[in-house]
Amino acid sequence: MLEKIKLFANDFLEKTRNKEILLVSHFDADGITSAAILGKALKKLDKNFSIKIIKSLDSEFISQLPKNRVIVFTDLASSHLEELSKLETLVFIIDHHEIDLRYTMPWNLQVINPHLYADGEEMSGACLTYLVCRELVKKDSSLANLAIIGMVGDLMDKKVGPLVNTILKDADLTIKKGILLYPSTRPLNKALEYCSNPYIPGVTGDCTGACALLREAGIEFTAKGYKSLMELNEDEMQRLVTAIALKMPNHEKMSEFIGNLFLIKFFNRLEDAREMSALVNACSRMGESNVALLFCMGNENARKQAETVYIKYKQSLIEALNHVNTNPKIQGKQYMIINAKDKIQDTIIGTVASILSMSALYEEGTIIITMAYNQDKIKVSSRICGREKIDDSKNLKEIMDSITELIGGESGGHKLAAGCIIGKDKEEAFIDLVKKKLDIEVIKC
Ligand SMILES: [Mn+2]
Repeated sequence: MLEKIKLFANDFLEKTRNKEILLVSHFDADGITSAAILGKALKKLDKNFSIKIIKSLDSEFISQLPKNRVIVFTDLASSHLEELSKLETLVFIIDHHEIDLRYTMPWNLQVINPHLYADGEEMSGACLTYLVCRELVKKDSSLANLAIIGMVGDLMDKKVGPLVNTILKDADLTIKKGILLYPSTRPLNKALEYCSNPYIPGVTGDCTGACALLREAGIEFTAKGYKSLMELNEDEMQRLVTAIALKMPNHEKMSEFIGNLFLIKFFNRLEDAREMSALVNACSRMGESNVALLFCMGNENARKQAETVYIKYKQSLIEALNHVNTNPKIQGKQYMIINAKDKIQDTIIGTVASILSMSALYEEGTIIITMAYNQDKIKVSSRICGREKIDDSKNLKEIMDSITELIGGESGGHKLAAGCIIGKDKEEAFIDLVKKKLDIEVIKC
């Protein structure tokens, strides 16, 4: 695969000589760090370029792409080869998403995607982009650090292969094994209070609960305050893990929350890569993906803006989780409906559903359905709990589709995460239909 990457990079250099470049990337942390890595490399190469961050690629966007520029996609486009082949411009794609292996590449497409090679190593878009950029410019720890933010953003840090390992070596990085709470660089009482993944009942969003947990774990409060996660010794780390496990209704899931903590240099400070990735994602979700991009590229003003957006976002997320925790829910045998009405913003209700589905609060396979008002509409998000053992008989997309067929509205998503937007007057009808559908599904299996 490294050979292919080298060829791709050489080809790119040759074919972009004296040409303007448009870089298009995905709006999550992996996509934005990919764009920042390539953007910084293009700057070094003194190339003329601009960057667009998009939520998803569609035919309309493709039809409006400029004809006089070389287009580069990072962290997306593998599923749009057919449409892109019809363009009259050169297109470079650096992506790790599924790709049609039978497709013969036309003249205008150059693709680098690990799925294409027998020795292809699974990795995030940002790591792949870094490997390309390492051929374009000299190896650079600031670019490698960004690749690590993308890697943890896409939850790829548990499958580190030999090529990704070389990226870890290029980075300015400290690794420590422990519980995956972030930021691991700040005092533990704060990290615990603001920690939403894992969601710890009675601790997340509760400062007295967070301090009580630290007392139970025997972690001392000193004149300098509480230690950070990074500063704990092995013994303290073990006691903290045990104390947290005792708070989790579903103990077996604890192992999912143990792994490597990644500390990187960012703006000349030591930062937790998970925190940086959460910050980038938060900005994007709040409609500020350009701020997130500039932040990743090292812009000082963007950093202040991004931090403000992130603090607000964290605050509303914690409030939302507390709301869910303290208010009645509709509980079925294998599902849970959380109707937040106007108490949780529609922009974060999907994140709330994701956090709950990844938490150890509910049994694997439980379907979480959240609802929040948005003016005269209701935004619905659904997720299935658990990441590892996935029950094949449940398909959230199908459930959402079948409901909107009956009561109107728009639905989208896939098997494990889907949603819909329905009229506010359909609130009761929707809940009734979910109950009917899911109670029947349970009986079916
Ligand atoms: Mn990605």
